[in-house]
Order: sequence, then structure tokens, then C-alpha cells
Amino acid sequence: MLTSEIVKRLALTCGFDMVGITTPDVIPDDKERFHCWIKQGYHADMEWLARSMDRRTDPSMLLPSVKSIIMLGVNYFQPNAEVIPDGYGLVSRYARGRDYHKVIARMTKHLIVKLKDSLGSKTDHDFFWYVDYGPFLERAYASKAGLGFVGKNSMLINRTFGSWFFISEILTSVELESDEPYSSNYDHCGKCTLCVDACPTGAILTGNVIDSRKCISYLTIERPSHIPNELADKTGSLLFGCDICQEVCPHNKRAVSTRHSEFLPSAGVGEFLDTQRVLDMTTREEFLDLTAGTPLTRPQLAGLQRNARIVLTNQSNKRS
Ligand code: B12
Repeated sequence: MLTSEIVKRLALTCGFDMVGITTPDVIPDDKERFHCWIKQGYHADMEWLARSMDRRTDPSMLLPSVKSIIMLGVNYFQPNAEVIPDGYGLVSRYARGRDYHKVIARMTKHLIVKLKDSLGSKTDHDFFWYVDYGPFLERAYASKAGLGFVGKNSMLINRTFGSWFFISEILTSVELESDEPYSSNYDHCGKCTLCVDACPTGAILTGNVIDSRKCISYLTIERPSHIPNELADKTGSLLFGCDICQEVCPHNKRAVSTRHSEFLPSAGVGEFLDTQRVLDMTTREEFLDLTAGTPLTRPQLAGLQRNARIVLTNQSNKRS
């Protein structure tokens, strides 16, 4: 027999830092919030988000036999160096080491093997997993499974780890005891507006909502085209991704460094990249030599070079 207690013990032994269990019902408030977000155009060019609206808000469309969802968290926090050297661009923390999709996929598959072992080799129970890219509202279900609450910056914030953690999930036909959700009628941010005030482009809106069209993370990672000057001017030395709304968050004062060496700068591209080195690359091979197996493949060479040019311009404007 597989109990919630066994699932949690196995998840921790597989390297997960957080685990919570919840039921797979549609969450009407989150469905509504997601639909409004798309209707407002806050998803920018990420059309794939609008294409999967029904599946994204109803887990039974992903796995018809689903009875429980195991929500998992992996801490990736690491401190920053004091200063960014001139001519270098900053890589956000989540992207400095190996690609978390790959690292966490491995951990999640390992956990499923252990869960199946506990049920016996002849089990006909279903297990289905995602990390990030599946049509699944990860923060909504993770909050329902007790992993954290949604802050004004829309990050899921955990009492122990703050918001510096990745989320993945296993949908299963096994019926498990659920955890208590984080209370949604208590406002954990209170009157604090540090993240809203610190966002250089004003991307954090009322109602714990991000307008991706202005979010530096979107602009430097997902946006396929030119970044308008009025936004590019505000991205400073940020070459890939943005951590500003998490860095200023008081809940992140308690952050503890990750125990996963795969996410450390030494395992990937590092904390800073020499912008000239990025601009000097001419072939896909050179680009992959630098970025293969890391999240930096996402914007491709042209996108990374666009960001590097913006960093150089911003640094030179700052000097003059
Ligand atoms: C699209 C996307 C983006 C977009 C849009 C971000 C956004 N805020 O929506 C962009 C490219 C901008 C982005 C940026 C980042 N992302 Co991103 N992204 C996603 C993705 C694929 C979908 C998010 C989504 O559906 N957004 C639409 C909005 C409406 O949904 P939502 O933010 O999940 O919010 C829901 C709930 O939180 C809830 N909710 C909202 N407000 C409230 C208020 C209350 C009171 C309650 C109870 C609930 C509630 O309702 C919403 C709708 O159901 C998820 C993975 C996934 N499959 O979910 C990762 C994900 C959210 N990203 C993640 C990360 C790490 C980042 C970055 C930190 C990366 C970086 N350093 O640059 C930034 C952070 C920017 C930010 N402040 O959100 C992590 C977040 C982990 C965490 N602890 O929260 C995720 C979960 C990926 C993962 N598997 O780990 N991302």
C-alpha cells in the first residue's frame, strides 16, 4: 500500500526539498484568474499558454484516472557576488547551472520508480509527470498542496525556502491523503510593496499578476523579437532572466543555499557572461559549446546577442 507518508519520505530521499499532496479538482478561482490573464494579453507572445487553457485548468484532461497530485519543490537558491564586472551581463540564479527541466525530470522519474516499487511490480496504477512545460497550473496546485502562498510578485513562497524553488508534479491514480492548502484568505504580503516598487519596468500589477509584456524575464528569455528601447533602457546588466522581485522580498531573507550542485554556477554558464564573448560567436556550434544543457539555449544565439548588446549600451550610458 502507498500512503502519503511513504510518498513524502521517498520524495525527500530522491532529493526533493518540498512535497505536498492535493486532489485533482478544478480550482474555479484559479481557472478564472488564468482566463482573465490571457484575456488581458498578459501572456505576450507566449501563444502556447492560450492554446492549452482547458487542459491547463483541469488535471483530469491530462490523466483521466487521476485521484491525487503530488506537488514537489526543489530549492535552487544561491547568493550573488557583490558586483557585476564591467562588460559582463548577469544570469538569473535559476539558469546558472544545468537546465532544471533535465535535472528535475531525472529526479521525478526516479521517484516514480520508487513509488511503483512500493506498490509492487504488478501495479496497474498510472503515474504522469511534468516539470514546468506541461499544460498545468503549477503554482495554483502547489499552493493547494500546502507548498506555499502566492505573493504580490506572483511567486509561490514557502515558509522555509522563500520563493527560490522549482516546481514539478506527479499525477497519479493512487488515492492519497491530501495536505492542507495554504490559507488563501490570509494576505501574507500585507501592505508590503517592495517587489512592485523595485520592478524596473512596472510589470507587477494589482492582484498578484505579472504583465509578461513588461517583465524582464520574458523580454530576455521568451521574447522572439526586438525589445522596445523604453524597456531595454531599464534592464541594466540583466543578460538572461531577472531576480529583482525575489531579491527584495522579505520572505526571502530566510533563503538557504541549495544542496543541488547541478544548479551552481560551476555546473553551467556561471553567474556572469562576458558580453563580448557572446557577441563574437558566429555559429550555432559555438553557441551550443557555451549553453548546451543549460536554460540559455532558449533565446537562441540571436536572442542572447540582442540581450548582450542591450547590456553593453546600458553600461556605457551609465558611465557617461
Ligand atoms: C509563463 C511562465 C512565465 C512567464 C509569465 C510569469 C507569470 N507570472 O505568469 C514569464 C516568462 C514572465 C516567467 C518568468 C519567471 N518564471 Co516562470 N513560468 C511560467 C509558467 C510556464 C506558466 C505560468 C502561468 O501559467 N502564468 C499565468 C498566471 C495567471 O498563472 P500563475 O502565475 O501560475 O498564477 C496562478 C496562481 O498562482 C494563482 N494566483 C494568482 N494570484 C493569486 C492570489 C491568491 C491570493 C491566490 C490564492 C492564488 C493566486 O492564480 C493563477 C492562475 O491560476 C510556469 C510553469 C507552469 N506550468 O505553471 C513557470 C513558473 C511560474 N516560473 C518560474 C520561475 C522560476 C520564473 C522566474 C523566477 C525565472 C527568472 N528568474 O527569470 C520568473 C519570475 C517572474 C514572476 N514574478 O512571475 C517557476 C516559479 C516557481 C515559484 N516558486 O513560484 C515556475 C512554476 C516554473 C517551475 N516549474 O518551477 N514565467
